[in-house]
Amino acid sequence: MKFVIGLMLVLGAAASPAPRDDFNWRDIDFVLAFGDSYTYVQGTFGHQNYSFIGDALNYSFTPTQLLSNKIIQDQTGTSAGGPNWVEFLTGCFSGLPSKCRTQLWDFAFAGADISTSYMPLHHDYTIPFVDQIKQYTTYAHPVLYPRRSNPNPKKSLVALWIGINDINDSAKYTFPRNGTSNFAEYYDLLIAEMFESLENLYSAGYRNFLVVGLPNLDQSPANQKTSTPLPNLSMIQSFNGLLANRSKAFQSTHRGTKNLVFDTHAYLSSIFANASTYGITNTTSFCPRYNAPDIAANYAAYGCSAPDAYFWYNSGHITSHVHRILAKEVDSFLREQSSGRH
Ligand SMILES: *[C@@H]1O[C@H](CO)[C@@H](O)[C@H](O)[C@H]1NC(C)=O
Ligand SMILES: *[C@@H]1O[C@H](CO)[C@@H](O)[C@H](O)[C@H]1NC(C)=O
Ligand SMILES: *[C@@H]1O[C@H](CO)[C@@H](O)[C@H](O)[C@H]1NC(C)=O
Ligand SMILES: *[C@@H]1O[C@H](CO)[C@@H](O)[C@H](O)[C@H]1NC(C)=O
Ligand SMILES: *[C@@H]1O[C@H](CO)[C@@H](O)[C@H](O)[C@H]1NC(C)=O
Ligand SMILES: *[C@@H]1O[C@H](CO)[C@@H](O)[C@H](O)[C@H]1NC(C)=O
Ligand SMILES: *[C@@H]1O[C@H](CO)[C@@H](O)[C@H](O)[C@H]1NC(C)=O
Ligand SMILES: CC(=O)N[C@H]1CO[C@H](CO)[C@@H](O)[C@@H]1O
Repeated sequence: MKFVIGLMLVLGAAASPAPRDDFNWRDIDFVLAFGDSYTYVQGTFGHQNYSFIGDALNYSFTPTQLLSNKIIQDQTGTSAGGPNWVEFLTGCFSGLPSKCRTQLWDFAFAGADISTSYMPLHHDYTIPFVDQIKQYTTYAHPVLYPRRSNPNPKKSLVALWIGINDINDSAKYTFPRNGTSNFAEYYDLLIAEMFESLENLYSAGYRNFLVVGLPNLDQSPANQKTSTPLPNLSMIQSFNGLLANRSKAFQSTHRGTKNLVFDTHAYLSSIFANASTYGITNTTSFCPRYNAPDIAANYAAYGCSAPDAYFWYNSGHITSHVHRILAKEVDSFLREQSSGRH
């Protein structure tokens, strides 16, 4: 008996907590999303073209507003001209999130950076990532989990895709800046703040985190046309490497968490390179009239191919078709990362 206790103490003191080995994507019925335009979905109580619910000037919402807020599926309901990756991943495309088999509660705000500490807001109504999390834990979490103090960690997944605006907005910054002397140090400052804000979710009981890395912004239409793309490949790889390291560190310092990192850049650049395999015929540019209300039917009248033929929806966003391909791969990734146990 003494021996067993002694051994437990030694193990407890020496090892950082082991990652949970009972994550199972098939058990997840609640996906909570935070991020920017790549993840935003339109809601009936949202800021048009920007959010599911509220904005920085209408930061609070009532339980009734939250529970009656519906996901709207239309051309501007995402930044992609159609359903986005979290909608494909959950199968929650429109209507009340609570009616979906895998519920999607999406607090991503188009144009969001990580915070305002080091980056200016796009608009006075923009809700940065760290404030999306505060908004959720203050106004939504107590409503969605009224009877339990904690969500069931086995049944919920927090999906995080942020940094696209940060790396884009800061691409021309010069150093020193904010006590850092290069991009890598600067990115780490931003990413540290991102992970600090996850403490709110950890305290609320969430344990499964999916971090989605930056996409292939180095291959945007404008970046393909220049010998000095911004952001460039090394900047994106630096950001993604730091993201992966911070995620690993969070897992090792937070008991009971499962932290997954999806390498979006590697995957999307392979789609880009093999575009025709996926029915994509145009990777170089986007249809200038991508947002014409009748584009789906009348693309030819605008001198364009069908929307699904494009990799890029506009100057900075991927098409819904690419979101669908991405979501399928994220789904496979989550299955691979699942334990065999039920
Ligand atoms: C939302 O986007 C559509 C299409 O670009 C545009 O017509 C509409 O004016 C936008 N709404 C707001 C409030 O910005
Ligand atoms: C970071 O630097 C920018 C530009 O100098 C400045 O506006 C901002 O306030 C600084 N942020 C912090 C937290 O010091
Ligand atoms: C990317 O941009 C940074 C900052 O301008 C520069 O230092 C670096 O050399 C560039 N990398 C590549 C591969 O062009
Ligand atoms: C991430 O951590 C590994 C192992 O500690 C280290 O070799 C690597 O340089 C780190 N990457 C970044 C981008 O900091
Ligand atoms: C294209 O797809 C093939 C098969 O899926 C894969 O082996 C290859 O690495 C891809 N090419 C690039 C450049 O990603
Ligand atoms: C790609 O799309 C743009 C805009 O529709 C068009 O101008 C360009 O010719 C297309 N490129 C190819 C290779 O089809
Ligand atoms: C990044 O910046 C470029 C240049 O300003 C812009 O064209 C592009 O739309 C931006 N990307 C996103 C995702 O906003
Ligand atoms: C839906 C809603 O409450 N919208 C308000 C958001 O904030 C602005 C500025 O305070 C108001 O004008 C809107 O009515």
